[in-house]
Parts: sequence; C-alpha cells; structure tokens
Amino acid sequence: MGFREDFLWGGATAANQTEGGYNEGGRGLANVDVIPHGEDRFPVMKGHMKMFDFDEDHFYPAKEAIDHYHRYEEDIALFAEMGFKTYRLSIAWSRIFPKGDEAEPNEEGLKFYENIFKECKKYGIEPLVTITHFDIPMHLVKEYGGWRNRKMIGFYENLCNAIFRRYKGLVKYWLTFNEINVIMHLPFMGAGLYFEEGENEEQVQYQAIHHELIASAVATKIAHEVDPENQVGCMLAAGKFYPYTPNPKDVLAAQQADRENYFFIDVQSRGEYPAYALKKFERKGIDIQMEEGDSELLKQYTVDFISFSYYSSRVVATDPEVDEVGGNIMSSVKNPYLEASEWGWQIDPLGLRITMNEIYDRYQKPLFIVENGLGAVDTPDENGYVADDYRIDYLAQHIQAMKDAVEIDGVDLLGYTTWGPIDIVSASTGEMKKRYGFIYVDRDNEGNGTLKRSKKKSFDWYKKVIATNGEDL
Ligand code: BGP
Repeated sequence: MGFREDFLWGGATAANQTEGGYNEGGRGLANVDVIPHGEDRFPVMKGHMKMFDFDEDHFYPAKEAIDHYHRYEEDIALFAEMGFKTYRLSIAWSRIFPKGDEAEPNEEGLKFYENIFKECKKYGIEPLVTITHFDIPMHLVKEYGGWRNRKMIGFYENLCNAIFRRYKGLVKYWLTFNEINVIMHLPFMGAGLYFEEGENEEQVQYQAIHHELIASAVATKIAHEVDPENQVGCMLAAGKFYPYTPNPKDVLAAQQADRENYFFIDVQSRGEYPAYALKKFERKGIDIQMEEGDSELLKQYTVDFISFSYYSSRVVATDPEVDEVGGNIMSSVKNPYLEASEWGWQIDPLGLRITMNEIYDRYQKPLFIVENGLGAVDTPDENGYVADDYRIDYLAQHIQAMKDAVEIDGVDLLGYTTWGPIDIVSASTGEMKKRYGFIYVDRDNEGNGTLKRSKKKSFDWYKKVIATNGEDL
C-alpha cells in the first residue's frame, strides 16, 4: 500500500530562476533574460510590449539568481541530505546553443550539465530534465520570431540530439516543454512570441503550438532511438476548473475551460487533435499550416508519462458580477470554501486529488507531479532559520491528498517534486521575496545578501517524509 517502493521524491527548479551566470561559459542571451521585473513584466511576458535588450540593472536578480551555476555542488549535497531520489532541473538552451541556430553545440555548456548529472548520480539522485523551461535563445526570437516559425522544430531537434546523445546513461526522464499551455497566457515567456498591432494573436499562438507539439513528438522519437530506456513526458500547468454553481451554464463553462488545458495533452498523449479543438479552429477561422507527415508523427510518438504542476484549483462563473482573484497564470473567481496564499493563489489540497483522478481517467498513463508548493514571505532569525510551519501544513495536506489518489483511487504515480526546494527567483514576479524552499537563501529583491544557504524547519520535515516514503507527514 502507499507509494511505490521506487517513488521519486524530490524537488524542481528551472535554469533561468536558479543558475545565474547569465554570461558565463559561452551562454547566449535568452528571452527570459530580457523580461524585466516591475510593472512592465506582464506586458512583456504577454508579448504586448517589445523589450529585446538586456539591461544589467533593470534585470536584476535573475542574472545572478541564487548562483547555482557556481554552487550546485553545495545545493545538491543539501538535496541529498534530505534524501532526494530525484532532482528536476532544466537545461538552459542558450548554454548548449548560444544563438540557437549553430551547427555545433557549445562544449562548455554540455560539460556544465554533465557535471551536475554526475554530481546527482554520486548520491543516487535521478535527474529529471526539462528540455525547455520558458527559455529560448534570444537570437531565435529576434531572427525567427520564436515558436511562430516552423524552423524552430529543427533547432529544437538539434538541441535534443545533442543532449540525448551526450547524457545517455546519465539521464532517463525528460520533459519536452515546461507548462506547455502557458503559451496561451504568457506567449513571450512561454514561446518567445510577441505580436504586431492588429495581428490575430490566437492564430499565431495555435500555429506556434502546432510547432511545439511536433517538436515534442520528434523529441520523443529521438529519445527512444538514442536509448530505449528514456522516458519522455509532457508537462501541463494543471488545476481543475470548478463550476461556481450547479447552473449547467457554469458547468459547461468549466468543462470548456478544462479543455483549453487538456487540449495539449490530448495531442501529446492520444496523438491527434481532438474534435472540439478542430471545431473551434473552424469557428474562429484559425488555419493551422501542417506539413505532410505531421499527423503520423503526432500519432506515432506519444508521451510515456504525464507530468504537471499543481498549485491551485480554479473556478469559473458565467455571472460577470462574481469576484476574480489572482492565480497561477490563469485567473479564477474566488472560491468561498478556500483560503488563499499571500499572492491570492487559492489553496486546495483536495483539488490535487481531483485533478490527478481526472487526468489519470482521461489518459491512463503514469503521472508525475513535478511542481507543487507554497510561495510565501519567510522571515529568518539571525541564524537564517525559518519556522515555516505554514509551508509544512500546505505540503502535508497536498501529499495526503496525492496519497489518497494513489491508495483509494488507484492512480499510478511515479513521483513528486516540490517547486523550488531551495529559494529561487519567482517566475511571475522576477523577485526573491516569494519563496518556496526548504533551504533559505540570503538574498533580497535589491540584490543584498551573502547567498548563504540555511535549513528551514521544513528541511527536516521533508527529510522525514522521504525516509518514511510518505507515511509520516
Ligand atoms: C510555474 C513555473 C515555475 C514557477 C512556479 C511558481 O508556473 O513552471 O517556473 O516559478 O510556477 O510560480 P512563481 O515563481 O511565480 O511563484
């Protein structure tokens, strides 16, 4: 009973939020480097404001992040001390191909991740690698328009070829695109898209999505050819949409909102565009350019497992008078039964079980929860110790819900990685203030601090959870 014996407990990060070293080791600039923090952040992430140049002062702190680039040994040793079985991290594309369209990869970049993977292996930690986590070499954005251009498939294929071959035997678990559905909400961050005045944005987005879906299938194909041991997953920003009332209009609206998300996995896991999407394209005059062989690729190279992030459920109301609240990327109306985090993300552990059940019922493939956690303001004492009981509560409740999904509902779950096991830069704000870690990092929004790492209360708690395979929460 309980979790499988080889359950992959761990934590997850992304290169651009963790590494720093933005101009070291031959790394090129990426879209994520030019997204400022402050009030221009959202318009830029949405592709509504063109900001293509890097400004040293404006773009702090992501350029240094938590300096994982130089401190990964110390960080991985701390993960190992907690008993991690897996570490999810992403490869910065512009470390491997600084411009993106070169013929040959950058050896220094390849070497950097090889060292990280070897460090993980030293402790028996299985790397789980996101091939792209919101990053694209800036040159590919400027010269080709990001994922709107079909040529991106070839550049991505080169990246996959380089990393699958180089890391054969070191990495087995791969995710093709982090939160692939983010392209609909933050198109510049998700896919390097920016829009010209008057352009049909949805047309551009769905064409770019088609390119990503083909690229994902190509990655799966190459991964299996290079090493049959490789397991490739898709990755969705998940979270069930609830109807605000039992009014069938709300129920239908919630079903449609869910489909906006499941659309991506429908293609990546079932291998074809679902009927409701084709009808929508027809209705809206969206015309996706496909090439010969595309449908076969999608059909033949579906993913091995389904991964997703879960922070919150969401609520849909057809009544425009109902209050909206913030949330992880997609907005929601306020759920009167739930509390919310300091950033307005509604806290719903049971929603995780509901989401897991729904995804498992729909696809019948193993699941992997690759992000979950509470972003909060932490106040350390003079030794850097944070008594983060609120974080322990949040995680314990979510782990209990996921255990119920496994034990009671029979979901096949491969593993669980909390978001930001060490404090990192927040994706939505670009700042350090919002923290998720078991490990505190001495760094603030203004760039002050020693970058020293210290254990929070949750560090020992998570260690115990892993040691007991989730029995002792
Ligand atoms: C997801 C992203 C992560 C991440 C996390 C938490 O959407 O995949 O990159 O950071 O959300 O979000 P935030 O950092 O904005 O709190």
